[in-house]
Amino acid sequence: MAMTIRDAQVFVCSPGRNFVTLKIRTDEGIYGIGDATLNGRELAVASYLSDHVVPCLIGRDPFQTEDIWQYLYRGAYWRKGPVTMTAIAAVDMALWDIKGKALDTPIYNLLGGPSRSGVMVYGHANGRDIAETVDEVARYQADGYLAVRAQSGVPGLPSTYGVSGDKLFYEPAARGLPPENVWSSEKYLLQVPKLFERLRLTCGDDLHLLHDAHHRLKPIEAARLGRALEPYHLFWLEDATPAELQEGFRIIRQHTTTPLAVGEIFDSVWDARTLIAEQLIDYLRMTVVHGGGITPIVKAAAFAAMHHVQTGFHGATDLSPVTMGTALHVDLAIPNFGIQEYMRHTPETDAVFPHAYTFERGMLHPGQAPGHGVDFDEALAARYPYERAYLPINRRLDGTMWNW
Ligand code: EZ4
Ligand code: CO
Repeated sequence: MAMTIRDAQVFVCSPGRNFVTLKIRTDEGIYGIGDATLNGRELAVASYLSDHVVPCLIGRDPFQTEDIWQYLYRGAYWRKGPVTMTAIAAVDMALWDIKGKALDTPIYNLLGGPSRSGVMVYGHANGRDIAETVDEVARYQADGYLAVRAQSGVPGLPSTYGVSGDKLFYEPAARGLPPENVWSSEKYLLQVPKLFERLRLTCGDDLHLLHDAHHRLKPIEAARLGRALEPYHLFWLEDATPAELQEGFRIIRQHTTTPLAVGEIFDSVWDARTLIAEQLIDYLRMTVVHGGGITPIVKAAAFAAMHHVQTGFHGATDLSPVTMGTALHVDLAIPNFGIQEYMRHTPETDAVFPHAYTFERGMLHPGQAPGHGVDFDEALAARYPYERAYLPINRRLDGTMWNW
Protein backbone atom coordinates (compact mmCIF):
# COMPACT_ATOMS: atom_id res chain seq x y z
CA MET A 1 0.00 0.00 0.00
CA ALA A 2 1.35 3.41 -0.94
CA MET A 3 1.98 6.03 1.71
CA THR A 4 -0.81 8.67 1.80
CA ILE A 5 -1.14 12.29 2.94
CA ARG A 6 -3.02 12.36 6.24
CA ASP A 7 -3.24 16.10 6.88
CA ALA A 8 -1.60 19.46 6.18
CA GLN A 9 -1.39 22.58 8.29
CA VAL A 10 -0.51 26.21 7.49
CA PHE A 11 1.45 28.31 10.01
CA VAL A 12 1.94 32.08 9.91
CA CYS A 13 4.63 33.38 12.26
CA SER A 14 6.87 36.42 12.63
CA PRO A 15 10.26 35.64 14.20
CA GLY A 16 11.70 39.02 13.16
CA ARG A 17 9.66 39.04 9.93
CA ASN A 18 6.59 37.22 8.59
CA PHE A 19 6.78 33.68 7.21
CA VAL A 20 4.11 31.26 5.98
CA THR A 21 4.96 27.59 6.40
CA LEU A 22 3.15 24.45 5.24
CA LYS A 23 3.56 21.12 7.03
CA ILE A 24 2.25 17.98 5.29
CA ARG A 25 1.97 14.78 7.33
CA THR A 26 1.64 11.24 6.00
CA ASP A 27 -0.03 8.16 7.46
CA GLU A 28 3.46 6.72 8.06
CA GLY A 29 4.45 9.56 10.37
CA ILE A 30 6.83 11.23 7.89
CA TYR A 31 6.24 14.97 7.39
CA GLY A 32 7.45 17.52 4.86
CA ILE A 33 7.90 21.29 5.20
CA GLY A 34 7.23 23.93 2.52
CA ASP A 35 7.72 27.72 2.41
CA ALA A 36 4.68 29.77 1.30
CA THR A 37 5.93 33.29 2.08
CA LEU A 38 4.97 36.11 -0.31
CA ASN A 39 6.31 39.35 1.13
CA GLY A 40 3.49 41.72 2.09
CA ARG A 41 0.76 39.30 0.91
CA GLU A 42 1.28 36.47 3.41
CA LEU A 43 -2.32 35.90 4.51
CA ALA A 44 -3.58 35.57 0.92
CA VAL A 45 -1.29 32.57 0.35
CA ALA A 46 -2.19 31.09 3.73
CA SER A 47 -5.88 31.26 2.79
CA TYR A 48 -5.28 29.92 -0.73
CA LEU A 49 -3.57 26.92 0.85
CA SER A 50 -5.88 26.11 3.73
CA ASP A 51 -9.17 27.05 2.02
CA HIS A 52 -8.52 25.70 -1.48
CA VAL A 53 -5.47 23.40 -1.70
CA VAL A 54 -5.15 21.34 1.49
CA PRO A 55 -8.59 19.66 1.12
CA CYS A 56 -7.49 18.27 -2.29
CA LEU A 57 -4.32 16.71 -0.85
CA ILE A 58 -5.76 14.40 1.78
CA GLY A 59 -5.44 10.73 0.83
CA ARG A 60 -3.05 11.41 -2.09
CA ASP A 61 0.26 9.57 -2.61
CA PRO A 62 3.00 12.10 -1.66
CA PHE A 63 5.44 10.51 -4.13
CA GLN A 64 3.30 11.82 -7.02
CA THR A 65 5.04 15.22 -7.13
CA GLU A 66 4.48 15.61 -10.88
CA ASP A 67 0.80 14.62 -10.94
CA ILE A 68 -0.03 16.71 -7.84
CA TRP A 69 1.77 19.72 -9.36
CA GLN A 70 -0.23 19.37 -12.60
CA TYR A 71 -3.43 18.87 -10.58
CA LEU A 72 -2.89 22.13 -8.67
CA TYR A 73 -1.71 24.11 -11.75
CA ARG A 74 -3.94 22.88 -14.59
CA GLY A 75 -6.68 21.74 -12.27
CA ALA A 76 -7.32 25.23 -10.88
CA TYR A 77 -8.30 26.43 -14.39
CA TRP A 78 -6.96 29.91 -13.36
CA ARG A 79 -3.25 29.97 -14.10
CA LYS A 80 -0.16 31.63 -12.71
CA GLY A 81 -0.06 34.61 -10.38
CA PRO A 82 2.24 34.94 -7.37
CA VAL A 83 -0.34 33.85 -4.76
CA THR A 84 -1.25 30.67 -6.65
CA MET A 85 2.31 29.76 -7.59
CA THR A 86 3.67 30.35 -4.08
CA ALA A 87 0.97 28.07 -2.66
CA ILE A 88 1.74 25.34 -5.22
CA ALA A 89 5.46 25.75 -4.48
CA ALA A 90 4.89 25.13 -0.77
CA VAL A 91 3.11 21.85 -1.51
CA ASP A 92 5.78 20.78 -3.99
CA MET A 93 8.67 21.55 -1.58
CA ALA A 94 6.96 19.66 1.23
CA LEU A 95 6.33 16.63 -1.00
CA TRP A 96 9.95 16.50 -2.21
CA ASP A 97 10.97 16.74 1.45
CA ILE A 98 8.77 13.73 2.25
CA LYS A 99 10.13 11.84 -0.76
CA GLY A 100 13.73 12.45 0.34
CA LYS A 101 12.98 11.43 3.93
CA ALA A 102 11.12 8.28 2.82
CA LEU A 103 14.06 7.29 0.59
CA ASP A 104 16.55 8.47 3.26
CA THR A 105 18.49 10.72 0.87
CA PRO A 106 19.04 14.47 0.29
CA ILE A 107 16.88 15.92 -2.49
CA TYR A 108 19.94 16.71 -4.64
CA ASN A 109 20.43 12.97 -5.12
CA LEU A 110 16.96 12.81 -6.68
CA LEU A 111 17.87 15.63 -9.11
CA GLY A 112 20.99 14.05 -10.61
CA GLY A 113 23.33 14.15 -7.63
CA PRO A 114 25.96 16.77 -6.76
CA SER A 115 27.56 18.47 -9.77
CA ARG A 116 29.89 20.64 -7.65
CA SER A 117 31.46 20.73 -4.20
CA GLY A 118 29.39 23.66 -2.97
CA VAL A 119 27.19 26.57 -3.99
CA MET A 120 28.87 29.96 -4.52
CA VAL A 121 26.80 32.69 -2.86
CA TYR A 122 26.82 36.47 -2.88
CA GLY A 123 26.31 38.62 0.19
CA HIS A 124 24.74 42.08 0.42
CA ALA A 125 26.97 45.06 1.20
CA ASN A 126 25.43 48.49 1.48
CA GLY A 127 26.23 51.91 2.85
CA ARG A 128 24.83 55.43 3.02
CA ASP A 129 27.65 56.62 0.76
CA ILE A 130 30.44 55.16 -1.36
CA ALA A 131 33.02 55.08 1.44
CA GLU A 132 30.69 53.18 3.76
CA THR A 133 29.76 50.68 1.01
CA VAL A 134 33.43 50.09 0.21
CA ASP A 135 34.08 49.28 3.89
CA GLU A 136 31.16 46.87 3.93
CA VAL A 137 32.34 45.06 0.80
CA ALA A 138 35.78 44.67 2.41
CA ARG A 139 34.10 43.10 5.44
CA TYR A 140 32.41 40.48 3.28
CA GLN A 141 35.72 39.80 1.55
CA ALA A 142 37.34 39.28 4.96
CA ASP A 143 34.52 36.87 5.89
CA GLY A 144 35.47 34.71 2.90
CA TYR A 145 32.81 35.75 0.39
CA LEU A 146 33.78 35.31 -3.25
CA ALA A 147 30.94 37.52 -4.50
CA VAL A 148 29.26 40.63 -3.08
CA ARG A 149 26.34 42.77 -4.19
CA ALA A 150 27.09 46.46 -3.60
CA GLN A 151 24.42 49.18 -3.15
CA SER A 152 25.05 52.73 -2.04
CA GLY A 153 22.98 55.72 -1.03
CA VAL A 154 22.56 58.41 -3.69
CA PRO A 155 23.36 62.08 -2.92
CA GLY A 156 20.14 64.10 -2.92
CA LEU A 157 17.88 61.12 -2.17
CA PRO A 158 16.85 60.54 1.47
CA SER A 159 16.68 56.75 0.99
CA THR A 160 17.58 54.26 -1.74
CA TYR A 161 16.75 50.62 -2.42
CA GLY A 162 19.23 48.24 -0.85
CA VAL A 163 20.58 50.59 1.81
CA SER A 164 19.46 49.57 5.27
CA GLY A 165 19.93 50.76 8.83
CA ASP A 166 20.87 47.28 10.01
CA LYS A 167 23.98 46.26 8.06
CA LEU A 168 23.89 42.57 8.98
CA PHE A 169 20.19 41.77 8.51
CA TYR A 170 18.81 43.79 5.61
CA GLU A 171 15.02 43.85 5.65
CA PRO A 172 13.02 45.90 3.14
CA ALA A 173 9.53 45.28 4.57
CA ALA A 174 8.25 47.46 7.42
CA ARG A 175 5.51 47.05 10.01
CA GLY A 176 2.40 49.14 9.48
CA LEU A 177 1.50 50.65 6.11
CA PRO A 178 3.95 50.87 3.15
CA PRO A 179 6.84 53.32 3.69
CA GLU A 180 7.52 55.78 0.85
CA ASN A 181 10.84 56.17 -1.00
CA VAL A 182 11.87 58.99 -3.36
CA TRP A 183 13.62 58.32 -6.65
CA SER A 184 15.70 60.05 -9.31
CA SER A 185 17.15 57.98 -12.15
CA GLU A 186 19.37 60.94 -13.11
CA LYS A 187 21.07 61.12 -9.69
CA TYR A 188 21.35 57.34 -9.46
CA LEU A 189 22.98 57.00 -12.89
CA LEU A 190 25.66 59.51 -11.93
CA GLN A 191 26.46 57.70 -8.69
CA VAL A 192 26.69 53.97 -9.53
CA PRO A 193 29.73 54.04 -11.88
CA LYS A 194 31.65 56.03 -9.23
CA LEU A 195 30.85 53.32 -6.66
CA PHE A 196 32.23 50.52 -8.82
CA GLU A 197 35.28 52.47 -9.93
CA ARG A 198 36.19 52.88 -6.25
CA LEU A 199 35.37 49.24 -5.44
CA ARG A 200 37.70 47.88 -8.12
CA LEU A 201 40.51 50.11 -6.85
CA THR A 202 40.13 48.93 -3.26
CA CYS A 203 38.95 45.30 -3.61
CA GLY A 204 40.96 44.18 -6.63
CA ASP A 205 39.83 42.28 -9.69
CA ASP A 206 39.13 38.80 -8.26
CA LEU A 207 36.06 39.54 -6.16
CA HIS A 208 32.78 39.10 -8.06
CA LEU A 209 30.75 42.32 -7.82
CA LEU A 210 27.01 42.50 -8.43
CA HIS A 211 24.46 45.30 -8.47
CA ASP A 212 20.64 45.49 -8.35
CA ALA A 213 18.87 48.37 -10.15
CA HIS A 214 15.55 47.03 -8.79
CA HIS A 215 13.37 47.73 -11.84
CA ARG A 216 13.95 51.49 -11.77
CA LEU A 217 15.47 52.27 -15.15
CA LYS A 218 14.08 52.53 -18.65
CA PRO A 219 15.83 50.23 -21.16
CA ILE A 220 17.98 52.97 -22.70
CA GLU A 221 19.04 54.16 -19.23
CA ALA A 222 19.91 50.60 -18.28
CA ALA A 223 21.94 50.32 -21.48
CA ARG A 224 23.86 53.48 -20.52
CA LEU A 225 24.52 52.12 -17.02
CA GLY A 226 25.63 48.71 -18.33
CA ARG A 227 28.06 50.37 -20.73
CA ALA A 228 29.45 52.68 -18.02
CA LEU A 229 30.05 49.67 -15.76
CA GLU A 230 31.91 47.56 -18.35
CA PRO A 231 35.42 48.53 -17.15
CA TYR A 232 34.55 47.13 -13.69
CA HIS A 233 33.45 43.72 -15.11
CA LEU A 234 30.39 43.09 -12.94
CA PHE A 235 29.19 39.53 -12.38
CA TRP A 236 25.74 40.91 -13.19
CA LEU A 237 23.47 43.91 -13.34
CA GLU A 238 20.12 42.83 -11.88
CA ASP A 239 16.56 43.93 -12.70
CA ALA A 240 17.80 46.74 -14.93
CA THR A 241 14.27 47.43 -16.16
CA PRO A 242 10.83 45.91 -15.43
CA ALA A 243 10.41 42.72 -17.43
CA GLU A 244 6.71 42.52 -18.22
CA LEU A 245 7.80 43.77 -21.63
CA GLN A 246 10.47 41.17 -22.28
CA GLU A 247 11.40 42.81 -25.61
CA GLY A 248 12.70 45.81 -23.64
CA PHE A 249 15.80 43.78 -22.88
CA ARG A 250 16.69 43.77 -26.58
CA ILE A 251 17.53 47.46 -26.26
CA ILE A 252 19.81 46.88 -23.27
CA ARG A 253 21.47 43.88 -24.90
CA GLN A 254 22.30 45.79 -28.10
CA HIS A 255 24.40 48.29 -26.17
CA THR A 256 26.29 46.54 -23.41
CA THR A 257 28.30 43.43 -22.55
CA THR A 258 27.57 43.75 -18.82
CA PRO A 259 25.85 40.43 -17.90
CA LEU A 260 22.14 40.77 -17.10
CA ALA A 261 20.07 39.01 -14.44
CA VAL A 262 16.30 39.16 -13.97
CA GLY A 263 13.37 37.18 -12.62
CA GLU A 264 12.98 37.34 -8.84
CA ILE A 265 9.33 38.35 -9.29
CA PHE A 266 8.58 35.87 -12.09
CA ASP A 267 6.22 33.06 -11.14
CA SER A 268 6.63 30.89 -14.24
CA VAL A 269 9.09 30.22 -17.03
CA TRP A 270 6.47 31.81 -19.31
CA ASP A 271 7.53 35.16 -17.83
CA ALA A 272 11.02 34.59 -19.24
CA ARG A 273 10.32 32.75 -22.48
CA THR A 274 11.51 35.53 -24.82
CA LEU A 275 14.31 36.59 -22.48
CA ILE A 276 15.72 33.07 -22.53
CA ALA A 277 14.94 32.02 -26.09
CA GLU A 278 16.55 35.19 -27.53
CA GLN A 279 19.49 34.99 -25.10
CA LEU A 280 18.67 38.46 -23.77
CA ILE A 281 19.75 37.61 -20.23
CA ASP A 282 22.61 35.69 -18.62
CA TYR A 283 21.07 34.68 -15.28
CA LEU A 284 17.53 33.64 -14.37
CA ARG A 285 16.60 34.79 -10.83
CA MET A 286 13.45 32.73 -10.26
CA THR A 287 13.50 30.43 -7.27
CA VAL A 288 11.48 27.59 -5.81
CA VAL A 289 9.05 29.51 -3.60
CA HIS A 290 7.65 32.04 -6.08
CA GLY A 291 8.34 29.91 -9.14
CA GLY A 292 5.96 27.06 -8.26
CA GLY A 293 8.37 24.64 -6.57
CA ILE A 294 11.18 22.25 -7.47
CA THR A 295 9.10 20.50 -10.15
CA PRO A 296 8.83 23.53 -12.51
CA ILE A 297 12.14 25.19 -11.50
CA VAL A 298 14.27 22.32 -12.76
CA LYS A 299 12.39 22.49 -16.07
CA ALA A 300 12.94 26.26 -16.30
CA ALA A 301 16.62 25.71 -15.52
CA ALA A 302 16.87 23.07 -18.27
CA PHE A 303 15.24 25.43 -20.79
CA ALA A 304 17.67 28.16 -19.70
CA ALA A 305 20.63 25.78 -20.08
CA MET A 306 19.77 25.28 -23.76
CA HIS A 307 20.17 29.04 -24.29
CA HIS A 308 23.43 29.74 -22.40
CA VAL A 309 21.46 31.13 -19.44
CA GLN A 310 22.61 30.18 -15.93
CA THR A 311 20.70 30.39 -12.65
CA GLY A 312 21.08 32.98 -9.90
CA PHE A 313 18.22 32.12 -7.58
CA HIS A 314 16.62 34.80 -5.43
CA GLY A 315 17.61 34.36 -1.78
CA ALA A 316 16.54 37.41 0.21
CA THR A 317 15.46 37.21 3.87
CA ASP A 318 11.77 37.19 2.92
CA LEU A 319 12.32 33.69 1.52
CA SER A 320 12.34 31.46 4.58
CA PRO A 321 15.21 29.08 5.42
CA VAL A 322 12.99 26.36 3.91
CA THR A 323 13.36 27.98 0.48
CA MET A 324 17.07 28.61 1.04
CA GLY A 325 17.66 24.96 1.97
CA THR A 326 15.57 23.67 -0.92
CA ALA A 327 17.18 25.98 -3.47
CA LEU A 328 20.63 24.74 -2.45
CA HIS A 329 19.71 21.19 -3.51
CA VAL A 330 18.76 22.45 -6.96
CA ASP A 331 21.88 24.66 -7.09
CA LEU A 332 24.14 21.73 -6.24
CA ALA A 333 22.65 19.42 -8.86
CA ILE A 334 21.84 21.34 -12.06
CA PRO A 335 24.51 21.77 -14.76
CA ASN A 336 23.92 25.51 -15.36
CA PHE A 337 24.07 26.82 -11.80
CA GLY A 338 25.56 30.32 -11.71
CA ILE A 339 25.36 31.82 -8.23
CA GLN A 340 22.96 31.87 -5.26
CA GLU A 341 21.84 35.02 -3.42
CA TYR A 342 22.36 34.73 0.34
CA MET A 343 21.08 37.21 2.88
CA ARG A 344 21.55 35.97 6.42
CA HIS A 345 18.41 35.40 8.47
CA THR A 346 18.24 36.72 12.03
CA PRO A 347 19.00 34.36 14.94
CA GLU A 348 15.24 34.40 15.78
CA THR A 349 14.40 33.14 12.28
CA ASP A 350 17.17 30.52 12.31
CA ALA A 351 15.92 29.18 15.66
CA VAL A 352 12.39 28.65 14.30
CA PHE A 353 13.80 26.91 11.20
CA PRO A 354 16.68 24.62 12.29
CA HIS A 355 18.60 23.70 9.14
CA ALA A 356 21.33 21.42 7.80
CA TYR A 357 22.89 23.94 5.38
CA THR A 358 26.22 25.52 6.29
CA PHE A 359 28.43 28.37 5.06
CA GLU A 360 32.13 27.93 4.50
CA ARG A 361 34.62 30.02 2.49
CA GLY A 362 32.04 31.78 0.34
CA MET A 363 30.01 28.64 -0.36
CA LEU A 364 26.83 27.17 1.06
CA HIS A 365 26.26 23.42 1.20
CA PRO A 366 22.79 21.89 1.73
CA GLY A 367 24.18 19.17 4.07
CA GLN A 368 23.56 15.43 4.19
CA ALA A 369 20.14 15.36 5.88
CA PRO A 370 17.39 13.46 4.03
CA GLY A 371 14.84 15.66 2.23
CA HIS A 372 15.74 19.36 2.09
CA GLY A 373 17.16 19.42 5.60
CA VAL A 374 15.14 22.33 7.04
CA ASP A 375 12.75 21.80 9.97
CA PHE A 376 10.10 23.97 11.60
CA ASP A 377 9.73 24.47 15.37
CA GLU A 378 5.96 24.92 15.79
CA ALA A 379 6.06 25.67 19.52
CA LEU A 380 8.71 28.37 19.13
CA ALA A 381 6.94 29.83 16.07
CA ALA A 382 3.72 30.20 18.09
CA ARG A 383 5.52 32.74 20.27
CA TYR A 384 5.88 35.11 17.26
CA PRO A 385 2.39 36.03 15.97
CA TYR A 386 1.89 37.61 12.52
CA GLU A 387 2.25 41.39 12.28
CA ARG A 388 1.11 43.23 9.17
CA ALA A 389 4.07 44.52 7.13
CA TYR A 390 4.56 45.92 3.63
CA LEU A 391 7.35 46.55 1.16
CA PRO A 392 7.95 50.27 0.43
CA ILE A 393 6.46 52.15 -2.50
CA ASN A 394 8.56 54.51 -4.59
CA ARG A 395 7.82 57.95 -6.07
CA ARG A 396 9.82 60.22 -8.37
CA LEU A 397 10.89 63.59 -6.99
CA ASP A 398 7.69 65.19 -8.36
CA GLY A 399 5.49 62.60 -6.66
CA THR A 400 4.82 60.33 -9.65
CA MET A 401 4.43 56.67 -8.63
CA TRP A 402 7.42 54.66 -9.82
CA ASN A 403 8.71 51.12 -9.43
CA TRP A 404 10.13 50.19 -6.04
O1 EZ4 B 1 13.56 43.42 -2.87
O2 EZ4 B 1 13.13 40.08 -1.68
O3 EZ4 B 1 17.75 40.85 -4.94
N1 EZ4 B 1 17.05 40.95 -4.01
C1 EZ4 B 1 16.01 41.76 -3.88
C2 EZ4 B 1 15.20 41.68 -2.60
C3 EZ4 B 1 13.74 42.03 -2.86
C4 EZ4 B 1 12.87 41.45 -1.78
C5 EZ4 B 1 11.39 41.72 -2.03
O4 EZ4 B 1 10.57 40.99 -1.15
O5 EZ4 B 1 15.74 42.51 -4.79
O6 EZ4 B 1 15.75 42.53 -1.64
CO1 CO C 1 16.75 41.90 -6.57
